[in-house]
Parts: sequence; structure tokens; C-alpha cells
Amino acid sequence: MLTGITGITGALALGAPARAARKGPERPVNILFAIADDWGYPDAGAYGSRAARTPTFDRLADEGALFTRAFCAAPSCTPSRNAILTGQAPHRLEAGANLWSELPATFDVYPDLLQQAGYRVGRMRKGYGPGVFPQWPHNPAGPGFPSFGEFLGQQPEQTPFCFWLGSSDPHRPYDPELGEQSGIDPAAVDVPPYLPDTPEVRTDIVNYLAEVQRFDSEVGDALRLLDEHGLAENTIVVMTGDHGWPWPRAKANTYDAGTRVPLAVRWPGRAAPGTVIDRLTLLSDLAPTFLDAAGLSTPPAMTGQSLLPALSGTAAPRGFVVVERERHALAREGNLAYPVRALRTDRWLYIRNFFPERWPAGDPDFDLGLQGVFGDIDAGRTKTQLLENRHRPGFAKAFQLATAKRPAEELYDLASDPHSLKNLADEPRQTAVKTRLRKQLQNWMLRTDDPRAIDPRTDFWDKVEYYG
Ligand SMILES: [Ca+2]
Repeated sequence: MLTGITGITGALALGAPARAARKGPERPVNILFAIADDWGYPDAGAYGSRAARTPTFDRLADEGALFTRAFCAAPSCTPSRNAILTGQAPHRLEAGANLWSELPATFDVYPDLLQQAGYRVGRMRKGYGPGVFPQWPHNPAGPGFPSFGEFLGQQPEQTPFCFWLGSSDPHRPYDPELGEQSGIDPAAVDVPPYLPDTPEVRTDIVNYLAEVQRFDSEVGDALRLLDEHGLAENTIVVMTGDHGWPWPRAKANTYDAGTRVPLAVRWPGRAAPGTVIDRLTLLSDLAPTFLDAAGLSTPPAMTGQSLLPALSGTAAPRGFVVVERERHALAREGNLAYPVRALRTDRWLYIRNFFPERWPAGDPDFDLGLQGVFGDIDAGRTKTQLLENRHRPGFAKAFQLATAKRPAEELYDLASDPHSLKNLADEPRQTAVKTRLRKQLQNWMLRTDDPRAIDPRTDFWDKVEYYG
């Protein structure tokens, strides 16, 4: 029986008559969402990483579902998190498509919708953001708590909860001591072909992986708390990162290095242990999933899709997902954005750069001090070494890949070129593929009310205030 839980009974009855008959927990399911900051695919043991030790992530995958083709909606903190919270594509969120912006309070976010349905909501550390939220009573990801333990300690027994565990790992800057103490062997890390393979870069990667492991350990503590409180069986646990790793040609880019993320979902009774899901998935699917789990329907504004069918193996194939980009850092004269839409299928990546005359990583001579020139690349050892050696053999190609201007269209065959190094957009034998993908992207943009579908060179996001 679901009676006695004020506010949630009606919602459950409305959304899932069949579910009430399911064998399993009768109480509404709790939601624990653990999100890292800049943790990219495939840096987890479950994906075969030789260097990263992620026992918590691997355990969630073993006990639930591992997603192998999950993508953020935008390779930048604020718009990615906004898409998670609202279940919508960033271009629908006005200023919220930019880094360090403001999310208008007119947009519904899933923690509020769950709270209205009777859930108790909380968050620790990095939630929505970076950005400002003057119209909201608290961070849109939920009211802040010092820790998950403190939140759980105050949890009434008959009330379901929704908690956002937001880490700042593995965002730069890195502590070299943590890297040294991690015991990760620099010889064991994988250096992708778009980076120079140097001891400096390998050390940088070790320092990043050490923070990945710290995040993993922190989520492990949260799982232990669930066990101690007897809540593990009735709690969905989702573990992921907001976008790809903070390296040149990765974060802030729509190649897989910037957009593909680890994702594991443990949901006892719903996702069979050891499930592997290769279906294309977007982090904006999480909001509809959480609402679905609570028996609530998906609001029409949400462009994401509930993952429940995928978790139970009944989802239809998904032809593509779209990731996008507006303004990341202040990296260009006039604070201009570098707008991109990218359509990703199982095999192809088609990219539309709306301003090919602009510099994708930022102007070469525009330096506001924080990130240096090419401000869309986070400052760090790899960037410093790349810039200092940009004219030398062994570095010049990586420098060009990260910073050089790009054509209006890019097309990559990921089956043979997983790192998107060879642009096929001008190859005559790929014209049919390019035309088909271009049309699919344009139709999707129209369908989701993307301002760039009608006015490809709108300056709306160039003019949005930057609060960093
Ligand atoms: Ca981030």
C-alpha cells in the first residue's frame, strides 16, 4: 500500500498503475545522484581503464547498468548541469546555455518537481553552476547540506529523498602531491593521439586520475551509508560526470573527448545486475528518468527521454543524440561564443560550426589572466607545455588540433577514427552521409525550437552576461 505518504500517493497512482503490481519495494524509490566535475569516458575500471581504480563505479555497474554511450548535452559545466536539472537541451534555456550564466526560474527542474510530489530534497557542494540564481530560493539542484550523512541523519522514515552529491573532482587545478600519493603508474596511463605523449602530460593525467579516484571513494562512502540505513534496496544510485576531461580538444569541444561521460545506474529490481547498455544516452535523460521513477509524467518541455525502457531492455534504438555549445569561457575579443551543434550516431559525428571565422579554443592574443590565451582550454601542465612548444615537432600537430580554426562542417567516421582526427566533410564519397546527418540535425533543431535553426548566426549568447 502506498497510503500514508502525503503528496506522493496520487502521483504514483497516476503514473504507473502497472508498477504498483510489481514485485519489489512498495515505498517510493529514493534517488542518489553523484556527479563528478570534468570526469570523462573511459576513465573507469568498468570501461577497461588500465590506470584508473574506480571500485565504486565498477560496483554500481556490476550491481546495475553500465552505459557505454552516454553523453553530456554540452561540454561545459553550467549548460551541462542545466540540461541535467531541466531535462532540456541547453539551447532551450536562454542564458542557461552559457557558462557562468543565470538559469531563469521559469524553467522547471526535477528536484523541485520531486519536492512538490512529496520528496525531501538536498544537495552537497557543486550543484547547479557555476552561475547565479537570484530568482531561486536556493541552488536549483537543492538546498545545501554539509554531507550526505547529515542529510540522511535527518531523513523521516516514510518520506522519499532525492539527493545531489556534487563533487569538484576532478576539475583543475590539481594537487601534484595527491597524484604522487595515488600510486598510479604514469607508464600505465593512456595518452590519446590528440595530445603529445610526454612525461609532463602523463603526470598531468595521473593527477587527474587521482581526483577521479577521490570522487569514487567519496561515492563509496555514500553507498556504505545507504547500506547502514537499510536504504540500498530502495534507492536509485546514478554516478556520472558533467562532461569530458579538461584537456585541449576535449572539454568545451563536441568531440567525444569533450562530451562522452561515464554513467552507471544501480536500481535494484529494475536494472538487472551486469546490464550493459550501448544505446545512445544523454544526461538530459536523467530528469525524465527520475520523474518516471517517482511515478510522475515527463513535462512536455523536456527533450530528454526516460531511461526506464533502456534499463529493462525494452527501449527502441535511438538514431542519434545532439550535443551543443554556446559560450564557454571569456576567450575572445568582445566575449564572443563559439557556437556549435553536433549530431552523434553510433558510427558518425557530424559537427556544424556556426562561426568558422572564430577561434574554437579562444583568440590567440586574448588573455584575461585566468586561463591565459586560448581561454577555452583550462590552464594546467599540458596546456603550458603545448603552448611553449607549439612550433616543435611532436607538439605542432596537437597544438593545431586544439586551437586552429575549423571549417563550417566536420564529419568523422568513429568506427575507424574514434578520436575525430580526420575530417571527411569534403570527401565526395561521404556526401550522402553528410547530407543526411545535416538534415537530421536541422530537423531536430527545428523540432526543439533551437534559435539557430531559424537564425544560424544569432548573437543572443554573445550578449548574455558572464558572471565569472
Ligand atoms: Ca565541469
